[in-house]
Amino acid sequence: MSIVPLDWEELEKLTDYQIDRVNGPTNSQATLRLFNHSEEEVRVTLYRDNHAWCPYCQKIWLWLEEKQIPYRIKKVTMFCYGQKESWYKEKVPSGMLPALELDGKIITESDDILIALEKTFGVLTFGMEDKKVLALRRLERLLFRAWCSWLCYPTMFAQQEKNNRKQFIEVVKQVENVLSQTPSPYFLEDFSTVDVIFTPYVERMNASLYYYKGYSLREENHYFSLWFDAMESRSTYRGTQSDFHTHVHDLPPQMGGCYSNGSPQAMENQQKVDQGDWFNLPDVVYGEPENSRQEALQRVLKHRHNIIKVNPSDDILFDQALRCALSNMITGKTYQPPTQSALGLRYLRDRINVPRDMSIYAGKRLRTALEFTAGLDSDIQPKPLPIRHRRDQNPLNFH
Ligand SMILES: N[C@@H](CCC(=O)N[C@@H](CS)C(=O)NCC(=O)O)C(=O)O
Repeated sequence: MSIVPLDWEELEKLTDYQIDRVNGPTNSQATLRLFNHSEEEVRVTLYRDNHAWCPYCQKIWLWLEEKQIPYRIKKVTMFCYGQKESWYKEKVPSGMLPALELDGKIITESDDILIALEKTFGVLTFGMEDKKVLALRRLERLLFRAWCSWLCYPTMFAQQEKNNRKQFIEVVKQVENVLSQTPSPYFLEDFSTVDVIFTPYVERMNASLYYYKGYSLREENHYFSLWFDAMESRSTYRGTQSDFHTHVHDLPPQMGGCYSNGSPQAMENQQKVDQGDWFNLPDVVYGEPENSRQEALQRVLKHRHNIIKVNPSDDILFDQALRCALSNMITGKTYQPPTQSALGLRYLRDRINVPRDMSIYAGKRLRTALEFTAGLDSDIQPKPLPIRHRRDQNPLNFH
């Protein structure tokens, strides 16, 4: 006999998840960060993307969190998700992100933003124009270009693919060499602005190469592995950290395409990232927080009306199916969803965005419960996610 899923009121009672978004740990939902200062002390506004995806925004975000500078956050839509807000285009006509308002003056270009912030609030261990930092900033761009050459262009011949891979790995070896020479797991003697600069794209490289090329940056390189572990020991980084699923499906429209090499390892990895087991991926190693299920539940409850509205399934059918998945996530019991609900559940499974919606382990818990519950109905998989744009994720639907 199948058990009846919990109703919304019962589910509400099963989560008391809350964090202090203003003074507590780094989180993507905050619109004001004070670090226990008063609001009058705020001199900075960060304009960043609604999806908490933009790598250049992540760089500024991490820096401000590390330095604990009080700031406001204003979120802007990126072109590939929907229409750019006109108030933002009046401030920044190109519409590009990030931008920073410092004492009323707008600054664009992430490196210029960091330099302006350093001048006002002091450096993060080392300055952007320090000789050692400049050399490492160049190395970061070299790694970035080698990654793009491998990932973002289709190859006609196997040899071309091999050369691109080799070229990337040669730069990785240079980075490994740098990391091996410091007494810390970081790029210099201690955590610094250099780690902040490397973080956004190294995180995206780790996800995308695993998925599209069957290459595991974090697992195959000892010093990178230690660096990732050290980054994950910082609550600032954890608050901005995304997961493999989010990255690999957000990257193609941003990068103008990501190309799989079709290797057996890439195919196996793609299956894992898209359909689970999400707990068996090299995207995170720190231990799962005890309240990750409560976090996932609280985040769905907050947006449940919009989540149901945008889902392509019938509202009543999906309402019940979603409660089956959430009940399963919280109680561990099995709740048979209504017939033909698998596609709707998998539609949501594919649109959990980490860290915009919730943190990495909460995302894994929710994806797992949705997939498990969908599997009780059928094996049918939805159409692949769009690769030229992601207007299916238009933030307007959640205002
Ligand atoms: N060189 C710039 C690059 C910034 C950039 O490429 N931003 C992209 C997002 S990652 C952007 O705003 N694109 C416009 C859009 O997608 O709406 C910087 O370092 O700030």
